[in-house]
Amino acid sequence: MRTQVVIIGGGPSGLLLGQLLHRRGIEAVVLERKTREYVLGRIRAGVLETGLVGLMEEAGVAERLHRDGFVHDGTRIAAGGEMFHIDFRALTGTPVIVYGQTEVTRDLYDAREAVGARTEFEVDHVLIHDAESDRPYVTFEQNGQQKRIDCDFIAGCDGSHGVSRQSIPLTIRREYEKTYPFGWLGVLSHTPPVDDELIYANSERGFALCSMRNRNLSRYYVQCALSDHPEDWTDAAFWQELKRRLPREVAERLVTGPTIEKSIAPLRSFVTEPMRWGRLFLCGDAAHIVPPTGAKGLNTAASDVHYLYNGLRQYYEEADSEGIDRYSERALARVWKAERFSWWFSGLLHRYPDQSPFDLKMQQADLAFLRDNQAQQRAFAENYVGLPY
Ligand code: FAS
Ligand code: PHB
Repeated sequence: MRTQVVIIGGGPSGLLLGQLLHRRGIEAVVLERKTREYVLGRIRAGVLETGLVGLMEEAGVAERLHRDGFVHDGTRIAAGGEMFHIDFRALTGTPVIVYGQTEVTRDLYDAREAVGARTEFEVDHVLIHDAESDRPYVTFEQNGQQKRIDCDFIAGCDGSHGVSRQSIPLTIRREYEKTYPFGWLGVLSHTPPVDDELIYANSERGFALCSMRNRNLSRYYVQCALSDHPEDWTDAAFWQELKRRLPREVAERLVTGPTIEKSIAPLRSFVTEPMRWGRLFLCGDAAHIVPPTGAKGLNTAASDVHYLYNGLRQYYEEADSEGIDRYSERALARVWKAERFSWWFSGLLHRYPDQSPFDLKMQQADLAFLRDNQAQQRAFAENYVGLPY
């Protein structure tokens, strides 16, 4: 079997890359470890930067996103019992769109199937061979059979536990990591969102976030201990804790109900350099992880896709390798800015076990400066809606 690009991973990164390449007549085969249903069962990101929206439009899969997505002109920050608003549209001229990653992935799978592009599900033991040559290939097992695909390029879109990053020798790979001493307990509930915009809350009991998926599907998070398990939290305990972390007028209007999903995600900052090794390119979570505070995980995967897609397009259409040669440098320049914003915003809103009284005063001063200073609000807004590609 031969193709032009093998894409390892059928999450949003791999599918978006595959769809963009297909639209330019560049053939790609997607290898996915799980089933489509399993991939679509993951509840993850919820906020799309305008850059990702633009890529979905370029991929021809933005119809449902524009129909069902919520355009948000700003967000609310709550601290010390008060709440203030940051107006993205007034400060940057652009909004964000709230539309679940699950739906992004569903739209991409539907589009891929509609054009008959090849996706191999439930693959196992994927291995990358001769990535440093100009004739790389990938082997994998499927239904007990050993298979091989020869290709020109390999896109490692297989997330933080995939095989691609591990295929780059440790003599070449540099890794940077920060772990956070807490996680996020997230729930979904068939209840109306508590506000028409997101509310990020810093409270003495810890961080909380009020988000949504549609007019009757809400997404809430509270900071929790790393030793917690979802089954440790009854619905009643979750709702009570969330209310205690929100300003009174918000807590009083919060509509609670049975949760339909409850999970805990640890928070991590992680970057691998370089994001290219020979004919292998890392993309999305395969190369970097951010704490979800700044809603940058999915959106930074999108900017990687933008750089890699245009580099491959340039190679095949113009016989020019400038784009793929500069992929890692360009992608990492934006990755590190997303890492910084996510790290800074996490520091602003969470309670850390080792925070001194002075640290708390610095956090309060940072929040007050964001509340009162338009230049700081503009810097926040430019990062949140998405820095330019
Ligand atoms: P993904 O991990 O989504 O996809 C990788 C795919 O590769 C998976 O389908 C996997 O099955 C497959 N795969 C792995 N190994 C393979 C192999 N060897 N062979 C073949 N296939 C293989 N981001 C936000 O912006 N906001 C959030 O609230 C948020 N919450 C998150 C919660 C959790 C629990 C996690 C893990 C991440 C969260 N993220 C969030 C980040 C998340 O949205 C990622 O940024 C996004 O999924 C990145 O997409 P991909 O790079 O495609 O990686
Ligand atoms: C979500 O809706 O899941 C969400 C929104 C914003 C974030 C993180 C998660 O920063």
